Amino acid sequence: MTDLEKAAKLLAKAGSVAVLTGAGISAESGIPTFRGLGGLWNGRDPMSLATPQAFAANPALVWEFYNWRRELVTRAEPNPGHRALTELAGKLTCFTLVTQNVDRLHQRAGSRDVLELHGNLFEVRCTGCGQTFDRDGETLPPLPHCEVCGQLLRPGVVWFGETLPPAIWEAAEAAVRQARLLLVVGTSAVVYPAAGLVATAQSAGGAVIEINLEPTPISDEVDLALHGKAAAILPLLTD
Ligand code: BJW
Ligand code: ZN
Repeated sequence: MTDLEKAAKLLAKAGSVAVLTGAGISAESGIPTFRGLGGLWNGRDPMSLATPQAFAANPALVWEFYNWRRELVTRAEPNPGHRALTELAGKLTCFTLVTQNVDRLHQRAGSRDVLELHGNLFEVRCTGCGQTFDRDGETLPPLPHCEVCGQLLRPGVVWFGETLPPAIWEAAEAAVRQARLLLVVGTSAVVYPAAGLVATAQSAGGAVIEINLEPTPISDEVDLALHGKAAAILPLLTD
């Protein structure tokens, strides 16, 4: 039996499935990943921009980065990997999709109740009054300000050193704990606490299948590691 056949068998008998996705699932939609080649923006490491310190030091630069990404993602389309997960959800009574991605391509592929661990590119939050606003479909100025209190707005994403939205994190942990199978797709599995969901699944007795172009720190720990493009492997697995 090939690894793909083994994975399909695990999936078929699992019953309850959780999925954790990362930037790699959107690569085939033309969205650059964070780490590795092609992960640079204007010669800068995106990681150096995804921090509260970078925003405090140069909000215009950080907004330029996020406004560019908002446009890129708006023009992009979901790919067969996103769509395969939507179809898988329809076949199972117990299914939870947890994503680290901020691009909302899962939702545009039809997935519902997606747990967004790191927020998304379309909501903004006021640094003064704390209110959140949905600014999907709008072109934001280089330094957007709050219509309520006039203070600077920030992207509604989770930066390094910030806590994940508590209710979403708790729901993700609970779903992973009760899943018989966790599929980990297109993530370098180095950013915590998201990467810790793999250990959470395993300590609750769940199986883990990884889908990634290359080996990651979790590859040796998982039940099966499938190497290739998520947009090619997921449709084969969920057919
Ligand atoms: C393909 C493919 C194809 C390509 N098909 N595959 C425990 C240990 C160590 C450190 C920590 C820890 N706990 C907390 C920390 C600190 C920190 C952390 O994890 N640091 C490590 C990096 C060392 N974590 C945090 O700060 C988190 N907060 C927190 O813990 O709060 C509690 C706390 C508060 C205060 C003090 C201390 C603790 C917050 C993390 C927030 C992460 N935010 C970002 C930016 C979001 C906004 C934005 O998008 O701009 O989230 S960083 C970035 O990384 C983004 C991603 O969601 C995240 C994960 O990246 P991902 O998705 O894995 O992408 P890549 O690029 O890394 O990998 C792509 C993968 O795809 C690769 O493997 C490719 O091979 C593969 N691939 N093409 C399949 N076609
Ligand atoms: Zn405000």
